[in-house]
Amino acid sequence: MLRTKLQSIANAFRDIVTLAYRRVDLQADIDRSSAELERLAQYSDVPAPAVKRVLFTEPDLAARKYLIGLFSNAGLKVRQDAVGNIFARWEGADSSLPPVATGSHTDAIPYSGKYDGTVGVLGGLEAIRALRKAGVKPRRSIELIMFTSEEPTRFAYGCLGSRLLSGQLKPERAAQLKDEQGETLEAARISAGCAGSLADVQLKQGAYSQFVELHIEQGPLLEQAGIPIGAVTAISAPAALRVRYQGPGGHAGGVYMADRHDPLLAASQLALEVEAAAKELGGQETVGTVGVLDVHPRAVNSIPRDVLLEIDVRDMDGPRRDRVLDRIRQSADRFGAERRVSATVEEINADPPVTCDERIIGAIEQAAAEARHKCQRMISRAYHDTTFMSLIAPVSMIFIPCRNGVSHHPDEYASPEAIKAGVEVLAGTLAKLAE
Ligand code: HGY
Ligand code: MN
Ligand code: MN
Repeated sequence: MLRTKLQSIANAFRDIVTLAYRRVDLQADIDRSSAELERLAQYSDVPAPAVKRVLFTEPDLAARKYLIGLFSNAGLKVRQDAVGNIFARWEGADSSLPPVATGSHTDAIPYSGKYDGTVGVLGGLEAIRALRKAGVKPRRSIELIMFTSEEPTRFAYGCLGSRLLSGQLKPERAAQLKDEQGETLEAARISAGCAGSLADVQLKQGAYSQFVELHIEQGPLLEQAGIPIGAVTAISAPAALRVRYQGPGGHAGGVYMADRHDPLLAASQLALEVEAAAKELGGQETVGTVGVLDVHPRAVNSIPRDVLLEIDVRDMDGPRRDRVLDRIRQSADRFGAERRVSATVEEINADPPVTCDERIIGAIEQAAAEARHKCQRMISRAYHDTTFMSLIAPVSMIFIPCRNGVSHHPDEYASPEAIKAGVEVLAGTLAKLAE
């Protein structure tokens, strides 16, 4: 413990000394980045100001083409892997060293906003452009990554690209994931033009020296505190369940109440149970949500036959989250038995929480101080690609405020000033880590 502490003091001292001679004036061209964010938001299949950009759909493919153009015009070496992760590298002086990486995602859930993920991709690009303009010559290469499908929208798994990259998701399992139309990820990626094999996506431990992601907070704390920069110390443990109830259905007029076995009523009880379990077993950071509820045949005069719920449960405390999951699973079976409808409970994912790296956090705090921005340490209650990059490299995140903390909503908004501050702190952080 003392050794790590001394090491981080020595690192911090070394960074201060180096930077005393190398303080570069990092100017982000926020007008250009804002224009790029606006352009990216147009690649969507719902009316503005909402955005919807789902993996390998037409808006996603158009957005990818646009981004590859921007990365190439910035003089970066661009490649794409077999699941569509896009890598844009700025070669450093010593290419034998593992690069420093940054990045995020540009897919967007239905009827969401234009800043979630995109700030980390276009902000990462702008940070690199600002460093190059300032004449910084990094020793390590700096790599910008646009991760495939951070959102679970199409294949129910969040962070598909970073899961495969880190080896957390095996290629054979990923290839067989099916969307609602029954198309597999393997078929979808091939028709999207992703060459190569999913088996080649995984990167080795140490492929990067560090990974840092710029992202909107997706919560209200920075804005309430009037602080422009958050240095993320930990990331919440995400989990998702899929529960299916099936019953005989029948005519809404012809079946007496006493004779009914209604799967929608079991599902309704379960939705309330998700809330109760999170509140009764959890703490402030324990959250449970039912975001998907599909009813078949969805006819006002027909008793539901087939009901699907997708449940999202998260917590900073992994074992506490698992206790909530267990209670939900048991209740799901009980409600099905009581109503004599069949119940199937499938765990989609249950990932551990992440502890971020002290050295990167220190670099973020120093870069913020040099850019004269206040910075506070905080946790992330949203999950991110950083969650899975933590399996192959030390990680942290830089948060910027979003208006009223709103996200996953068309009202999502981050001001140009907030984005500029985030980009300049990211640039300063990358410069330190790539020294
Ligand atoms: O759901 C999340 O935490 C992330 O925004 N996909
Ligand atoms: Mn999101
Ligand atoms: Mn995101």
